[in-house]
Amino acid sequence: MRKLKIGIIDLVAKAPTRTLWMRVMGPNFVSIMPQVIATWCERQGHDVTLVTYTGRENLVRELPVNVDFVFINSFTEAALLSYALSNLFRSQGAITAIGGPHARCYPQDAQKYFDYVLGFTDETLISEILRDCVRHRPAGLYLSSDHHPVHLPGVSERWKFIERNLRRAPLIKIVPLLSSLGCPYTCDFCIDSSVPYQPLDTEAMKEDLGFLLGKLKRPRVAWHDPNFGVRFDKCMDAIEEVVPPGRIDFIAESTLSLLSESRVKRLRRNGFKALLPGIESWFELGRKSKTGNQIGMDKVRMVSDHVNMILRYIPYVQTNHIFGLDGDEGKEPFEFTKRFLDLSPGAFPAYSMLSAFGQAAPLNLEFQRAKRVLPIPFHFLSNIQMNIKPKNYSWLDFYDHLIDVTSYSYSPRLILRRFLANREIIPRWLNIVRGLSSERFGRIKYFTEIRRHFNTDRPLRRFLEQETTEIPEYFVERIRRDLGEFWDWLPGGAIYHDPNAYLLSQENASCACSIPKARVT
Ligand code: B12
Ligand code: SF4
Repeated sequence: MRKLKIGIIDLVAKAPTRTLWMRVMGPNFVSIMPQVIATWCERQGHDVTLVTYTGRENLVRELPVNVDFVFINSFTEAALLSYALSNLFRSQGAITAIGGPHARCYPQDAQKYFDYVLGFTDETLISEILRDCVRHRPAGLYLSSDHHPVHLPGVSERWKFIERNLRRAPLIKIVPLLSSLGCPYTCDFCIDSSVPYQPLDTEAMKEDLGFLLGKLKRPRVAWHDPNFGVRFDKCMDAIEEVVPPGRIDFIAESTLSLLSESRVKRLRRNGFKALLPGIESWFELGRKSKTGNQIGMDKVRMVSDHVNMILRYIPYVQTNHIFGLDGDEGKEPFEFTKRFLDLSPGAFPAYSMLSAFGQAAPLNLEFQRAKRVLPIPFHFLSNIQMNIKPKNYSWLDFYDHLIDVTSYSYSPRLILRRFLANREIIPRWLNIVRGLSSERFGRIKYFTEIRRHFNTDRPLRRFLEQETTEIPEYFVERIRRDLGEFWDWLPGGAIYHDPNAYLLSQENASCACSIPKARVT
């Protein structure tokens, strides 16, 4: 096979930006797969340049001249930037491929702008497309392995990519690791609800941790597992075998139901400094938070006791909440969240609006069948802008509640209470910075602006009320402003997408136009 010049772009930012937050934290939000793919490409003898885009890098200058093949990892919020970049690199003769959350959720749309669109990706698939390496236009080839890879290259093999990234993180330096893929739970709104749980080899995990201990004075590791600790004892045994107490700080996302007091004590002993449990709703998903049939204020009290218990051992706890679920109605979900914060002042709340990311979850089919999914441009789909017409709220009521709960959560009084309730320096300051910056001003500003426009901007109101699919100028202008120089590379029509493409692909599953879920042969 010809030796290729391969560029890999990990889009952490969705547009050019110079914010302090991105400067400090951006490099810590890298994905593991771009490093994995870089390693696989090198194993096959290609020249690889991996660039993490945090909003300030010059991508054209950082990738080699005459690059042959460009992989882009993109969340849906960065999809328009990825489309513009694909267009730019294709104009220079490169073949392009997209992978990551956007490709998994909106393959049909991505096919319009890339030669290859990849779902589950393993080493064989990468080697096959590099051997194929030809233009697939006007529609790119969608390819997916049957499942996630069974092994991933370890930290030692990925080290040069990890190290380069850590050098760019000025203050806080985080190394991402995985101990499992998929999830055994089946929360119907989640991308992993139908992906089987797949633990990775604990020997490889021990090797990774041991390697990091030899390279960094006090590594900080973020587990990217969708749900860390499903095989709790195995993971803890592995950590205890290789990591002396206090030598590595860990961060993990885990369901409350996995976090009993004895386990939390063990997590503390093993250096876990931050946990991000999902609470989601006061009315649904009781199994996940181990609150069974309890709903409403009873669930608030139960979850609050649980979170306060965790906070006695773990310095930083972010609780994840979802608004706009169909089970929510009236002001209670928002008021209960406020009561929860009163009862658990040390927790940092993170709010997501219910979002149907294309074909991420089976539940999205129901939303699409009910014609409730709006074609909100991808640029705004980051869990902050709901793209489903709320079942039990008018948009105005919904935004009023959101503004109220967000203002309350990040009010000076609650920020102070959080500061006093947290004991360690980094959690204290992180909560202040987050509370004051993106979470408070960024979101409240956005919600207030949308609400104001809803009253005064007829095209926006008609769009949100599903009377038209014409993208309102309000959104177009924001995309143009955010993308800056990349706007000119955005292919015509890219701000539009079919919000029911998943449903359509299911309905057409037996006809020739459906996407082939097969390897290149
Ligand atoms: C860990 C995680 C994070 C971490 C790390 C993010 C990161 N850069 O990886 C943190 C906490 C920083 C984070 C932040 C956010 N996240 Co997040 N996150 C996850 C989570 C829990 C796991 C993802 C993961 O690493 N899985 C393990 C990998 C190996 O599996 P995989 O992603 O499925 O990858 C497979 C394929 O997609 C493919 N692949 C993956 N990447 C690539 C790249 C290339 C080039 C190729 C070819 C293939 C390929 O190969 C893999 C193996 O089969 C998922 C939920 C989930 N359960 O998946 C949400 C998820 C990815 N996040 C999501 C969102 C919305 C966000 C935020 C926008 C939230 C916010 N408002 O801030 C930010 C964006 C951050 C950013 N721009 O980088 C959404 C994405 C939906 C979408 N279509 O965009 C998800 C799916 C959750 C959800 N709401 O449903 N997240
Ligand atoms: S427990 Fe978390 S990762 Fe697992 S299916 Fe539910 S939301 Fe998804």
